[in-house]
Amino acid sequence: MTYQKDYSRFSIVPETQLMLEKAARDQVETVWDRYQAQQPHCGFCEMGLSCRICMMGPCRIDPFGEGPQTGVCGATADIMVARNLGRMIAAGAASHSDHGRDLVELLAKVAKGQAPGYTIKDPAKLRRVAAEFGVQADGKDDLSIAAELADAMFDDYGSKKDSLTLLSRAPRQRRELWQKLGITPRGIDRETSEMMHRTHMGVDNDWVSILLHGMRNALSDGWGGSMIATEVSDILFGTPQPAKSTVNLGVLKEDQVNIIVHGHNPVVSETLVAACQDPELIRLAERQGATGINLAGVCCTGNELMMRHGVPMAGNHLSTELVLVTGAVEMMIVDYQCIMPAISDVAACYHTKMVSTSNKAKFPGMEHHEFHPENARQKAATLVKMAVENFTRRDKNKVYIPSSPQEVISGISVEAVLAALGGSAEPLIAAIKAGKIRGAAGVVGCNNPRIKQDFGHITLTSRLIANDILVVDTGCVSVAHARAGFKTLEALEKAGPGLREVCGALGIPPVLHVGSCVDNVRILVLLAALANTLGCDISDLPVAGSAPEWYSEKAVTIGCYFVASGVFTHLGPMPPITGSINIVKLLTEGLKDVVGAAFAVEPDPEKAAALLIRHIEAKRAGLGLDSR
Ligand code: BF8
Repeated sequence: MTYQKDYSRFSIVPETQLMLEKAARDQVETVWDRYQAQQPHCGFCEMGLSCRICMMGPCRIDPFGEGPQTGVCGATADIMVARNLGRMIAAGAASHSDHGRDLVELLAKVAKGQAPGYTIKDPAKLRRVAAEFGVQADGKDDLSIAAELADAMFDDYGSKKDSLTLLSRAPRQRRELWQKLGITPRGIDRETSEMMHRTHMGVDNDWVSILLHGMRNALSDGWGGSMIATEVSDILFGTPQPAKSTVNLGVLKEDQVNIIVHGHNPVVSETLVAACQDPELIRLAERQGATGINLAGVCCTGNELMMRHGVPMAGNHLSTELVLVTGAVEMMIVDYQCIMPAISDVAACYHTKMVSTSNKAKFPGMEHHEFHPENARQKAATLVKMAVENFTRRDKNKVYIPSSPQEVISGISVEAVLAALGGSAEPLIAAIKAGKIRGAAGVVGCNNPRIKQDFGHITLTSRLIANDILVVDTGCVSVAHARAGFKTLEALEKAGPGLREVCGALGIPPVLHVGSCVDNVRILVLLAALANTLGCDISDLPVAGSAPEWYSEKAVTIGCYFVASGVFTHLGPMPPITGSINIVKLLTEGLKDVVGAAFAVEPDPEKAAALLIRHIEAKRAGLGLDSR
């Protein structure tokens, strides 16, 4: 730790700054220390000009023209950047879609009665989605429909089909465009597998062709794997409805057993909600000297629980280590994705037990307790008991909870939005036409130590809502917005007059929490519904997307499926593409003529806000609406 410890350089969040001081006192290394140790990052890698795909290399291309201009195989900068980007898209699509598959497998086991502890919580949605998949529901019970729906969904993962089922939700114009471009996704796994094939040495060496397949691969996630993940989660665990909850490190309780869930898949965390409410385990906690059992989340599994159960969230991606630094966590239970392997080392400085649960995500320093649909209920009870028994090992001298809980309104599914609007999107459209709401923006994604934690999100969103743009959020941004108080009715004071009037009348905040990262598809579904109602394409709508602090491959895939669906999308950090001016031009300009939308990269959130506002006003003009 050689840098000057001015913690306001790392985060705008006061509790993060306080916890970084404590981490230093406790001699705990954090993500910011490790980030600093990596400086300077490799310039070749940052530009996408390094290649490790085969063992004739590894190769690097010299961007300044003195050194090699191709890899050993002859790959140019364009090919190298395209292959690298293609593989990022494939990894992101695989992550979301494999998560979705786990849910379909659970649905199939629930149908067979092999998953005690799980039921179908939203039978009406089961029937609606089943109808979309061509499953006849008449005269059948829920479990029979669930079995057939799971089978039909498995078919979407395979290679038998020409087009994914849920593409039918997209506007007709968009589907026709995808067809014309040859990027209609056919099978969820197929597109990812084909991307890995195309980017093997000596296969697809046309960078445009690789990137077009990248769009198809991303669409297979957005309108496929992620959409299935969200829909099946709603069917099994309930479709979210607006509810109050709380966020930040203050949700941890000094006098209770604190259990944190981290990761993405609600298959594990849902069973823990019930186990933490077991009266016998609560009595056991009391016998250990605690007043109760407190479950809280971080990252997207936290978003899933907050959306459906109002379970509080302790932090977002860059806070995951700091949650442990409070010294107040008896157990952290992880499933998969975005879990830094370093967190076990952090936990080792305290009494916290770390538990991994997925056969595909094991971590050094964690006890592995594998969850399956068959054993999940019993495993959850075992883990909660272990956490309770760990309470007496807590060292009170090491405990520091630096803040009080911040209130938040969560649980805004598309169904909840439509219900709040009286059953249809018409009132929202009327407010947009009248110019009271200028448009809408999805501000989504991660934290990244390259950017001061939450600075990008909060600056951008402040400007958007002040300019009467409704903001919806998912993923780690949702915690940033909530911590800043944007998801309360009081936040309407920060909104422009039109947005304040409309949201005030509906009793909703100006920033709406629509879920986890797979739940970005809720935004796609809402946009498709708006476009279908207006009879236009998604690319005609006054909307935009932004990931001001993105870090993960999943975020690349999300960005690509939004752009391929017609949504102008801003990125804070530059992706590793600057080694190819052709690819930079295609992604930021050329795509507009292909899919009607493109990316913009702008690290300064003030400038990014101006870009989004300008775009939304231009789209208003395109629809014949007043524009500023
Ligand atoms: O899927 S926002 S840091 S936790 S990748 Fe990860 Fe990014 Fe958070 Fe959720 Ni999404």
